[in-house]
Amino acid sequence: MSKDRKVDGNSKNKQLEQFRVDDRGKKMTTNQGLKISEDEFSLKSGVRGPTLMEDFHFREKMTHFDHERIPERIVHARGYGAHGEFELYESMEKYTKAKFLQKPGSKTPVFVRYSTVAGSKGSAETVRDVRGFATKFYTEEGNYDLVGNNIPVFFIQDAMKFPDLIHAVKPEPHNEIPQAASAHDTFWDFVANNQETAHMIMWHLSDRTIPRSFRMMEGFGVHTFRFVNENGNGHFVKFHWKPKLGVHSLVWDEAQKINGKDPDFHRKDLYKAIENGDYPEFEFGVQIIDEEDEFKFDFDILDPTKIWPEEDVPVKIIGKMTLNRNVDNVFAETEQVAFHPGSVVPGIDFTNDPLLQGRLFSYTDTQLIRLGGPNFHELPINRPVCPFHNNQRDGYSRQTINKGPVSYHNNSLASNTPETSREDEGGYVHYQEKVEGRKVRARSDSFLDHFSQATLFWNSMSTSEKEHIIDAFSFELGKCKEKSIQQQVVDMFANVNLEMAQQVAANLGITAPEHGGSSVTKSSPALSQENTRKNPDTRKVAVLITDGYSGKEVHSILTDLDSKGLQPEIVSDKLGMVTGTEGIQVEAQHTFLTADSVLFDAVYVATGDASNQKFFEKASYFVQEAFSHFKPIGATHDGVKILQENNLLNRLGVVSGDTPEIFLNEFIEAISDHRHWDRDVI
Ligand code: HDD
Repeated sequence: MSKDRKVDGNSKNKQLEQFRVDDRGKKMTTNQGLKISEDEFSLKSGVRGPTLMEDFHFREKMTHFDHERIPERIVHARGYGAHGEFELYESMEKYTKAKFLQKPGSKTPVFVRYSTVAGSKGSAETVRDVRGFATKFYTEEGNYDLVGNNIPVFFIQDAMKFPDLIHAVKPEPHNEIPQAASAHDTFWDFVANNQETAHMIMWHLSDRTIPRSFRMMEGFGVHTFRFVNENGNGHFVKFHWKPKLGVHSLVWDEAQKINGKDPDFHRKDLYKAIENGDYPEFEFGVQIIDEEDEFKFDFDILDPTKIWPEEDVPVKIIGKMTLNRNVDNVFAETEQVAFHPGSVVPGIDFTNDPLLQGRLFSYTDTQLIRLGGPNFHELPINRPVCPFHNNQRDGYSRQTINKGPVSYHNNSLASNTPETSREDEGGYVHYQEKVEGRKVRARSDSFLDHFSQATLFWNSMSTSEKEHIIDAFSFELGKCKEKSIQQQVVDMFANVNLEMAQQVAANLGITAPEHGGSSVTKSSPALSQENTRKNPDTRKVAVLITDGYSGKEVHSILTDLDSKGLQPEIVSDKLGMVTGTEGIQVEAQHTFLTADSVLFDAVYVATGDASNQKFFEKASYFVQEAFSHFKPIGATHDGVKILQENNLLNRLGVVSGDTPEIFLNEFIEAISDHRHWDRDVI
């Protein structure tokens, strides 16, 4: 589908079409267009002689290859992207004049790149890390970039500290260990000595940082931005993406195993969903605060380590993004895309959040080196879909051929064009916020409460979510070599919840803090994944099956699972056709060697020939592991025996029975629940 896709009404897709090249069926040439007669042997003086300098074809091919790599992103190096469109449900005219937010039903092309922060470009994907969630809206007024994360707060309050944060989390410089992991001394040393990290760390250690899928994560603009309407009135705004499939996570043991079994787990999931036509959907929400309410909250609304609890400031859903097209070339599109929080359109403006202000510098700066000069806006993926004209000229790899002698303003030779636009013609005019103050290097006192919202987060977690946080603390700090760091962190988090810190201390065998705790009793149900949407769509079900299974019955269950939007995939002891009773056959896509329970959401044990001891053993291991990861398990017919032998019958989230409709309904309901956390697992 992706290779010969038609150009639809999507203006970005139409633009990209001019740059797409299909080499299939064509003659091979040099980059100068010269037809090549031979591409296997370099030009030599005699068949056993030295290669000749004049072999321009060899030189060109090798030189190009030698320069294929560009520097990876200093953060967010490992990423994956897709195209799509944003559709507006409800006009935001009252708050913003941004054209793409005016007319319900209007559609805007988008490109999204998801990423992990700390790991290198080739690192595994299901590591514990924040996920980047960057969206480029190709609007008719220019590109608008919402460069967010899957967590609504950040580690630090001032961009000045970003290099320190990243130095601390990246592999330690003396030995380049560990890759794509925060479980090491320098990161936790940074945390303990920069206590503004407290709230973000609670999120970092929660299930949010091991998402099941990019399709099952929320996204957040993090900062407070400003909407400005036609009359010049401003409102504070925070942006949200809410996945239609709900917010779901892996369990830590599973996440670590996936990194070995399938380091491409997340990109594969996104790529396949789009290829299958199961287009990921995210609703777009805004939280809005009137300017006169700026100081009404018990936190500073400009502090990027704070959320606006949804129960206090509701999220208004105003549109939906659908990702419906994979890229044609990952380097050309996903690698070369350049996001910038400073790419805004009229009606969207900044606030004085000191983290945001610093970001406005960093992105162009890093892209100048990463993309090799100032012309990266001309790369197909970065071009706006509206015309762009100015007096900027030249530089590495300039593609535009600007005609005429004039490249300055003001001029008379080109009638003073390109000309600036008045505000009513769409010219961007910065919000005229009144600013005054002394020049100081300081932090506002209103940014000093680092623990209240960390406790709010803790209070909002379910029992199992709390257990996961304690386990995550114990894992991460358990990997630190310095006892003093473990102790500092545990003492710091006693300010969030004393009992939590004491349990972590006990796990680490260090001194338990005696004092601490917080007076915050408030909780925010919206923060718990337990309250998220439940939806069985596109869930992958491993079907364990061998020859001799109950042909008709099992076949009808597989057909029903498929028709209800789930994805049953056959796992057997060998590839090829598996034959059931009545001669019914299904094809095994996986064996126990190529598949593993960690790569599936659920298991259906259909079994077959009970005397197949090898199958029985492998299937037992498979279901035991799935059970330990709290996954739904279903069994019918002979499969029930496997559950029985493994002592799994009638356990929470385990469904069995031979009445197809009842079984199917219960099994799908168990799958919708995602995981069965109250299960008794050792
Ligand atoms: Fe950043 C990349 C998100 C703080 C400096 N950032 C980058 C990407 C995302 C974010 C999603 C990857 C974009 C892509 O896919 O190409 N960054 C955030 C969020 C932050 C944040 C949500 C806090 C709210 N970042 C932040 C600060 C600075 C940077 C404070 C520096 C002052 N970020 C960068 C960067 C990157 C980047 C070094 C690396 C690659 C790039 O920009 O293009 O400039």
